[in-house]
Amino acid sequence: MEIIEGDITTLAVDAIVNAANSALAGGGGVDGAIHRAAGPELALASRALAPCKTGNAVITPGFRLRARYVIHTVGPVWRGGGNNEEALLRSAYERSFALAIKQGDVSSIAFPAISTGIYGFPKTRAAEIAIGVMREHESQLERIIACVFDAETEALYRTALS
Ligand code: AR6
Repeated sequence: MEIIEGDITTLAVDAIVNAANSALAGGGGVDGAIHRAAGPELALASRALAPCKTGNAVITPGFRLRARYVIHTVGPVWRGGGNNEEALLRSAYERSFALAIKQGDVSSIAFPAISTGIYGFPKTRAAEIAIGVMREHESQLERIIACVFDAETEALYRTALS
């Protein structure tokens, strides 16, 4: 397991995970960055698989990205914590791993900090959930990367890992 600070769209891994929304048509944040870097083919491919329920995931090619695949998952919008948000966030990570493993030719994967931007999930708890699910899959893939975009999230991930 590795923690890398930077832009997930630049990583040379087999699959990157996108923090998408149910319509799978692109959006802001990491979703917007991934769609811009992959090119317009990505939205055509992902929209064809919509809607994607919260906590679920779908897979498409990576088109112009260095990554061969994009796994689009929909994390929960934070609504105070009483709406199953923690289980849904865990499920987003788990379903993404399941798709990567099922694909058969994915040995490296990178995740952004799902739900912690526009969707407002508390960052400390999200880091614990993310690191927890990544640890559970350590034996199944060669490289698992947590790609963080700011120093605060990086520090929270390093604490959760230790
Ligand atoms: N590389 C890695 N991480 C990034 C990048 C990047 N290029 N850009 C942003 N982040 P967010 P969400 C981080 O808001 O909370 C979209 O509109 C960002 O700093 O992208 O799951 C979708 O279409 C934060 O730590 O995703 C949905 O509607 C993390 O990625 C909605 O936002 C997630 O922030 C999803 O919201």
